[in-house]
Amino acid sequence: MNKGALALLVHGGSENWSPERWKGRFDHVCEGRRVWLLPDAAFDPAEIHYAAVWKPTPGELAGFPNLRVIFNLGAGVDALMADSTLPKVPLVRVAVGDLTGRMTEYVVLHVLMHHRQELYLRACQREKCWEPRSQWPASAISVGIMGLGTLGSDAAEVLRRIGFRVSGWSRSPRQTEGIECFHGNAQLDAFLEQTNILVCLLPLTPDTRHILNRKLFAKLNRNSPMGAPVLINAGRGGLQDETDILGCLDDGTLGAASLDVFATEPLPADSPFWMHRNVVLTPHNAADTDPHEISKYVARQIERFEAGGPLENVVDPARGY
Ligand code: NDP
Ligand code: OXD
Repeated sequence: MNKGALALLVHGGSENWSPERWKGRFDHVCEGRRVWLLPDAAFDPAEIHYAAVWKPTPGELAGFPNLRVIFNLGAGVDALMADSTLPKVPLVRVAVGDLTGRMTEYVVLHVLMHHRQELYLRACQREKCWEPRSQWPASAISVGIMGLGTLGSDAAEVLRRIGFRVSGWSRSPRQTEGIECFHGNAQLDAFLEQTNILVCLLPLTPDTRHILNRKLFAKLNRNSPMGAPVLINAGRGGLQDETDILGCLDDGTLGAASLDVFATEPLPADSPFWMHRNVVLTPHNAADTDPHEISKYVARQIERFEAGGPLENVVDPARGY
């Protein structure tokens, strides 16, 4: 019997999202299954049982009458949730060790960069200026992570081991040893009031859009040796009010920011973020999606599903993540 075919719809732009590279990987891991790369392939839509996608055009998934599962090739599903024509079949997102490890690297790098005063030290080096400032220990800094899911909880654990005081904020209650856990809107202020470095790893949903705004930044803790608090956002650009971030950096409400994601990507050439001396900017590559790992993850899930087993990491449409 023919195995249901897989349609591949990848619109990424960067080298990592080369559709041909993904096609090569899926051909390799989906032995005996036809893999069609859209939009060019000529195929019968009725033979498609699975779709593996990154940023498909809205409506592009609506034409497959026998679709059983959609696999998002990244962790964040906000682009898919915005498509009102999305077929009502299970939507699986990425949650794999490879991606998680990459995000933890990014978070630890940027927390340490601000904690160890790297912006100041690099500026000194450029000016050949030998003026050491005293350095406090990690235990003097409280890192607060918004989003204690797959990515946030791993980063929290590594930061805790380095010696930071770590807390986290989620939607529902969580318990993690050594991490002070807050949840829900009622506990948001208490979480912010003790946070010196705020790391955002939330999904973008109607509840979280523009949550990173002046009102929230003003509640962060300023009593650490660092002084003004720091923002690190690697979630999604839609989580942040960019005018507020710039204003808060300029009036000292925020001391610095590391931003991996922006409302408009690629970041336009005239954006003030490019040249801001207190901004460390990366081009949405905090945690790259590796075609090798992710294609194996999707193929494993399909095999298990066809053998009658459960799908993992299925998105809850009501929560939006
Ligand atoms: P998860 O779904 O595992 O975790 C999401 C966390 O956010 C959970 O702890 C959840 O709470 C919490 N959360 C969601 N909504 C709210 C809310 N309204 N109030 C409070 N907490 C909330 O996601 P991941 O950790 O895998 O990924 C997080 C995001 O990271 C992705 O959605 C994506 O946008 C981004 N990302 C960015 C990348 C990059 O390269 N920059 C790469 C990969 C992902 P609860 O535990 O109660 O469910
Ligand atoms: C993701 C991303 O969501 O790369 O996986 O942004």
